[in-house]
Amino acid sequence: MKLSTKISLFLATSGLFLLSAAPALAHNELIETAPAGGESVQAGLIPITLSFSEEPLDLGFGEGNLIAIADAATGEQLGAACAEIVGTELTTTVDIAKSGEYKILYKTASDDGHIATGDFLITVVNDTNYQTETPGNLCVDANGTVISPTDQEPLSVKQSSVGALEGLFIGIGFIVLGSVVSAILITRKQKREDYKRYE
Ligand SMILES: [Cu+2]
Repeated sequence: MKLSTKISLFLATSGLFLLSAAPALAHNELIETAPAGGESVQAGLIPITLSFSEEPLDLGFGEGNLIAIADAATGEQLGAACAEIVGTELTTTVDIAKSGEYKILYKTASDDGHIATGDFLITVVNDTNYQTETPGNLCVDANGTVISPTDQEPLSVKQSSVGALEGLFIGIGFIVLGSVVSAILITRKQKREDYKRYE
């Protein structure tokens, strides 16, 4: 057998081996969400369900497979990050009273070792004057212990009051102000020199 033939045979058989092994370990992909991205929902206890192509890899409650909710305007995460695994779905319930835009963030582990992350926006409207003391994701484990967001790495963090873009505008503002001031000073100096010339 020629060397090139041997190589081709080797590549063909290893290719077949990879193909047959592929379905055993699969990458998890988000298929659909409820509420859907961009959907408006009523304030209250809002169930969040994310449907995936595969069963998430169970790493324990509050670990690996997580859903969190954040104020879309500030980025502040409300409550902890957690999800229950039900078949190929991740679910949780969020308690939201304040109307506005919210970001749902998720993280899921699959048996091929990959971590998938993503987020989408929903709008909460409050027509019932619903109130809550504990806004955000309700994370209570099987023993009834509430997961504290301070014990976790948050999926979303509150942005500082001066964002990058605002910082840029403030910078431009100072440059513009600086050039206006120097232009006035130069004009005044010139005028003074002009008067001197006529005196
Ligand atoms: Cu993967």
